[in-house]
Amino acid sequence: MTDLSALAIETPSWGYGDSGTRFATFPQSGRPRDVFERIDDAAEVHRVTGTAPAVALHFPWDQVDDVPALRAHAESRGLRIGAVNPNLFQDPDYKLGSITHADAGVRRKALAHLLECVKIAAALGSTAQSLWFADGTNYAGQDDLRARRGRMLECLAELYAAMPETQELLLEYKPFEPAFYATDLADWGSALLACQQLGERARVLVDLGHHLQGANIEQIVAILSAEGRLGGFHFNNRKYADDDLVVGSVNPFELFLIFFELGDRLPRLTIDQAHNVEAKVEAMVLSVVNLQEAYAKAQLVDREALSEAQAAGDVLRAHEVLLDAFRADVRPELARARARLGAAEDPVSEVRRYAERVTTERGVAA
Ligand code: RM4
Ligand code: MN
Ligand code: MN
Repeated sequence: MTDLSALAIETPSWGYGDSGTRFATFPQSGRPRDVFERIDDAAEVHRVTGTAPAVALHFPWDQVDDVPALRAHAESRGLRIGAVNPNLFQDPDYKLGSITHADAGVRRKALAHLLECVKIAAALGSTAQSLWFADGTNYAGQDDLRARRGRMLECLAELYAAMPETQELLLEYKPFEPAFYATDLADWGSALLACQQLGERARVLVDLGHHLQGANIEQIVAILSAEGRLGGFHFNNRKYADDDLVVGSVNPFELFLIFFELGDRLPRLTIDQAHNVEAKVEAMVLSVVNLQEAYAKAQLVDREALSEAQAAGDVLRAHEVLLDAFRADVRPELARARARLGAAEDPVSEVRRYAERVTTERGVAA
């Protein structure tokens, strides 16, 4: 019997608001007007899927005067606050870097925001700082790569020292964009080295869109997990770059293999999507459902048969054991598992009704 009770997905507040491409913003009818309504949308995703009980926040995008009221609102909707994501990539001061900037004043400003987010997280009951830095250079020679790394590690060490034990530090890497020559935290190795220097509560966060083409993400997951340094995921899918498409929409086999590597050791599971043309809340529901499918299929793998085939050197039998699980149609089982959680058998149809309702309440896009 498929049991979804161990699956707890955090959906991102920033995946509900207005967004678009690099070229245009496309407002959607019924879009949330503030962070409270973004939380309402996240609560709906949890209501229909049964496995999205937390919402990750981004600051200052989700900044409010009354932080306890924000927490109370989330809790009244049956949600907890997931990871807090500081934002060090929009202020013009960070054009040449934030925690790596050559100017100590800019670095102090960046650190002050990070420290502020530690306080906000404590007030919200959040247990993680999820960090991604846009820092990097665009041209060879633009800055001293070792000096930048030294400044970054120094800043992160100050942050880590200020964090209460209830919070973990998640470090997210990305090889390119917005920097196109050398990103300061470009890959899992750089992130892992930084985490090892910082301390036990520093772990690597894997965003599925943050690798060069052809990278074997499930192997990265296996290594980080074995080292006890896999902090969690930003789930999305990509075909070309950091596309932030619906989870499992491009490469469902990769998603299945990631869950197979995780087994029962699930780290923080967050969705990080930016919807350009698709309906936002429905896209989030589809992502959660696709995660449920990948998780359920991974549970079906006959690990004993797999070990036997591996020990016997039977290459294709081993591969077929994985395929057997991947090819299973788990949809009817998942519908029943969701019903047992009090969620919807058919979450996508259900959320379409919600989208119609909030369009009436919040208004049609111009
Ligand atoms: C980045 C990265 C971060 C996210 C921002 C908005 O590419 O994925 O996790 O916070 O985008
Ligand atoms: Mn991300
Ligand atoms: Mn990204």
